[in-house]
Amino acid sequence: MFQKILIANRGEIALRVLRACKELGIQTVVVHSTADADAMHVRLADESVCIGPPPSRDSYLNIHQIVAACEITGADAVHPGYGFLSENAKFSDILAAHNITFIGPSGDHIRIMGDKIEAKRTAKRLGIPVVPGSEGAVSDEKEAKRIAAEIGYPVIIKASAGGGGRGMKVARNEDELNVALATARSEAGAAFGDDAVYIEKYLEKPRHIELQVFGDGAGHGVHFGERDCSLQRRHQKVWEEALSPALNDEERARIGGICASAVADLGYSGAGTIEFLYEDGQFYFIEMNTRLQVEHPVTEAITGIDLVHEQIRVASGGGLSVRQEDIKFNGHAIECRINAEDPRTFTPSPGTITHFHTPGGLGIRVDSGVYSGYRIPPYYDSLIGKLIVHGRNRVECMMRLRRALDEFVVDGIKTTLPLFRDLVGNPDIANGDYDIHWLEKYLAKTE
Ligand code: MV4
Repeated sequence: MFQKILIANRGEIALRVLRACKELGIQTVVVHSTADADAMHVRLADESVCIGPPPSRDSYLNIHQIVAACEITGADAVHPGYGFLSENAKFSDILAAHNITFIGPSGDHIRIMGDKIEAKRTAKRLGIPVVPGSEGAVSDEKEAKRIAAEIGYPVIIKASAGGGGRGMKVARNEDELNVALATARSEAGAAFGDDAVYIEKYLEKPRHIELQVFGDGAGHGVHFGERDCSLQRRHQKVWEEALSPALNDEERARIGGICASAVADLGYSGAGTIEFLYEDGQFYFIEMNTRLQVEHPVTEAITGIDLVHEQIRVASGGGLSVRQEDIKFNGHAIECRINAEDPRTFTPSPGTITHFHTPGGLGIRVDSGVYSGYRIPPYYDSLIGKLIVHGRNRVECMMRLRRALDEFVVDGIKTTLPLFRDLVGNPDIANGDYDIHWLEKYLAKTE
């Protein structure tokens, strides 16, 4: 097991990882920018190293400073959290060259999944169902037209270096195809320095369903069920639940089995998320994320398994603590992302939190590093906490969520809490009847 883990992140996830390390009796080092000197995880860590000024590129993304902090403190492993360097293959390689363990998959697996064409090719080879479309990159208009005619309109053009919704263009007929292809390609070139694009059948009303998987790096893989993350705005998840209200046990076991064998066959190590669009009873692979995700607590709630413990165990060579047959799904969990934003326009609202009071009681978890008097710096994302509610079934979970939202107090800044108080009383949400476009339509209607 590791002696000392360096946490290369900030905010609620740095605190989340710190808690796991403490439970496992592992010493902790946190790195932070000058803007985060008074953060909760910095106070709670055994050691802290200030690695630079507020901008991320000078601190949380500064690989050399982070490696130096490992050398100075004698950390033998790094947990990257999510975002920042968590899916940076070069960072993983550099740590390996310094004999420091990256708590995550190999650089090669990160690289494959970061290239969306390569990821899709790999998924298909491993028996994962993918969206019909081009085999690899499309070279020109002629090829795009031929493929679009084959799969039928509408189609979507995606950037191979994109992901998370960046650089996508929909074409509803042949007339729209040339423009979609040209804009997607030039935007991809400008944004990512790689203008490779691929084409897919455009699904009109899918749900976003993602499978939590784990590999031990030695040919074993398990799945921890799915999360439904269909409620998004501008590709930012807002509300996530486990399990999905849309799946039955048979569908879950089938797609879960496929994903678990895929990570096993890949020799994958650590936590991963396999993202699907789900429409009319069919799953279509879109991307795989090679990190712990923001919404991992809903999976922890229904399985009772600490996913950060598992990441640390696997990275240290101790293997997974569970076999597939040990993983049982108990009840239902929902996560609300509490952002320091206007609840309608989502404009960031940094500032000082004058009063912070979190709900409690059975089935309630709040992951947050903020406190009364905390000043939210304007340099980073606006997530200030997550409310995770668990119940024996979805109805109980929703009742408990409504009560928890009533108790939650965040004064001094705007937050997304009022939006969740609206959503929890909405009939479509109560029925689990929503797709990836539901939230944007709802926000447009209730403007
Ligand atoms: C799609 C799609 C429809 N058809 N692919 C957006 C983020 C990226 N991960 C994939 N995305 C989409 N890919 C096909 N073939 C619609 C989306 C999409 C979306 C997906 C998940 C959650 C929210 C979304 C919002 C708009 C579009």
